[in-house]
Amino acid sequence: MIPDIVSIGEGLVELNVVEPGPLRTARQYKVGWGGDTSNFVVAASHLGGRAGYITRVGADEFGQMLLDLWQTEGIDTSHVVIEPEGFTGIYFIARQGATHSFTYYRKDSAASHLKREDVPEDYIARAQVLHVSGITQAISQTACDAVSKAIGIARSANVRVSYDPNVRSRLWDLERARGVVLETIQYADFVFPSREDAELILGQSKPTQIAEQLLAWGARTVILKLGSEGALLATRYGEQRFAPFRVKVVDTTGAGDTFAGAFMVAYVEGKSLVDCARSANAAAALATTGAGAVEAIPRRAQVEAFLQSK
Ligand code: KDG
Repeated sequence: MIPDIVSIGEGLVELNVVEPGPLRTARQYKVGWGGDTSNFVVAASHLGGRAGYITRVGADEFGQMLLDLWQTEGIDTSHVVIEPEGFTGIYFIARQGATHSFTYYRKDSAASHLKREDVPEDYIARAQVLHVSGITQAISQTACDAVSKAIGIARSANVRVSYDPNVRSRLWDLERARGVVLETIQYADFVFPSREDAELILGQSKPTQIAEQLLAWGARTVILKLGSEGALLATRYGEQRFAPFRVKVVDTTGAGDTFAGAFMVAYVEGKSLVDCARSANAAAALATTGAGAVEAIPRRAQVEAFLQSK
């Protein structure tokens, strides 16, 4: 299978508290999968896209668990490297209401050893979309370089670059994050920041101003994810606000990744930017209705039925 949508990054095994609360009181965890770019390819595949993933996993049980997920989901894994001596990262989710916090055990993981040599030129050049994230850039310098190489290939082959800054201040120093994120935005056709990302990178929290600054910085299309306030789509020709879909929120983990995955699938299908955003907004809302990053990512039929019911 030649994928239309390719991403590069780190998949993680996820342990999510069963009862909302901090980790110190947790006694039971629900085991699942996470990692923003992995969530993105799973969402793209659920929504009907042909997705491929470039990563490294350890030759361990958790690496196998991720490979099983990607293969079951029909994601191309021909560029997943299994590191004999490496380990696969994990993270815990503590939840309080709709907010969550992550605790990672991923430093020096196999995926953090991603490097330029892992990035296959033809694979990216034959795709229609390359999706990259700030988390991949944050996990190590070699992974950051691998992302730059992937973007370079995509741009010379006229492949659209989709970018989620996904700023995690636990993973890198804010000054470095600002420099790398602002540089990457200049090469991105689609930028999917959250309001929190924009606050950290631009020091700005007003949606219109965020969009204007990112467009001025070189982004071609900005899709600002506003969580319970919906989304804002902006290009240099104008902007449009998308009201949130009201759902019963259980866990917002992975909703932003689902948003970007659904948007890019609709884009590859030739839909208008407005239709892409509408479908993404619905998919992201549905993704919040279950616990964990992956389990609640909706299938295409669910998104279509949900949109028809509105
Ligand atoms: O977007 C959800 C991700 O943040 C989550 O799955 C864990 O990738 C993760 C990370 O590095 O925070």
